[in-house]
Amino acid sequence: MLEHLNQLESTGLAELQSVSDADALEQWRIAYLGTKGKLKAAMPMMKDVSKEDKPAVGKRLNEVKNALESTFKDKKASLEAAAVEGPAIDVTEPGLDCGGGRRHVISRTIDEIIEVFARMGFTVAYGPEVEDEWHNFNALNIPEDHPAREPIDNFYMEQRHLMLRSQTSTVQIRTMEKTKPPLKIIAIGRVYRPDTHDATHYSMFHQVEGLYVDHDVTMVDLKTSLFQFAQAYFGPGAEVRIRPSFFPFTEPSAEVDMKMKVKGQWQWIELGGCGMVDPNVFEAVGYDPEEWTGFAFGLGIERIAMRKYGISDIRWLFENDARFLRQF
Ligand code: FA5
Repeated sequence: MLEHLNQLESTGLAELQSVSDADALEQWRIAYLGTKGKLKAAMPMMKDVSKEDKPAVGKRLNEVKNALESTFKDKKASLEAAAVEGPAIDVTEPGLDCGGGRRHVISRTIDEIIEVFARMGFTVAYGPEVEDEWHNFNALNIPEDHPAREPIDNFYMEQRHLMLRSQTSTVQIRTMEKTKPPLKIIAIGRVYRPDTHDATHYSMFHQVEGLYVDHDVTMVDLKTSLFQFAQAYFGPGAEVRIRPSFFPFTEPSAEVDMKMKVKGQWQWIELGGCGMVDPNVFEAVGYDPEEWTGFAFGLGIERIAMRKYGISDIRWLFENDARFLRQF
């Protein structure tokens, strides 16, 4: 019997040692400590032990039982602890720096432009980027056969009367259609033209449109507003000029240029167009041209940002190179 108990203890402990997961541990428990296990099976053998050997064998039986049970408990605890810990993670290790996000330089320029014009009394209006020909052309006094309507110069949708707007002047029309004069708005947004990309041209860009309609608005008000904007935004040294031009929706019309450094050289670069609202435009939206006068302008926001932040090529703005964008 003693021999059997010694055997039971040594094989039980050896098998327990090689147990490495909870399932195997449970199998071991059933085999050794369970109600039909090897330990229980050894107990009835006591009755065959002689009277004088009984105390020693009983003691040994208890020792084996205790040894198996306590080693089982330790093994269970160590397996549970390992399951909770999982793979080793050093929580004190510094994290990876993914860099902070920031607003794109064009979004920032838009906010700044809005702020300057807001101080001059302009409120902000918006319009859709997918437009119809009425708002992009007809109402702006651009006749059916005008070259500005050529498919090669515009992004038309499959239905010919819809297009990606080519100018924010569309928002002049949309605003006047639903608002009674007087009004003083700027409209800001994306416009699209199939232009070839170079240092100052892109096929998607942004414009800020201005429209002021009231009694007795003159060219002097227009020029003052544009010059005040330039001084306020670029600083007192900003060099801006206006020269005569033509737009179907303004009469007289002018172009606004600004001195900018492009490819290392200071040059006059066209910032936008402007003029006094043409009476035909007022008629198209139901304003009485005998009573109302107004000025309008449309400036390229990329070119404003380039002048403000010393960016010499428009393409940088859309290449999403973090090393460039991080500078602003
Ligand atoms: C217009 O778009 C007129 N709607 C402006 C206007 C509004 C005139 C109200 C009168 C009254 P223009 O096509 O010249 O005009 O464009 C205006 C400005 O948009 C340009 O001076 C330039 O700054 C910018 N621009 C034009 N094409 C591009 C382009 N491909 N990439 C970047 N900026 C451009």
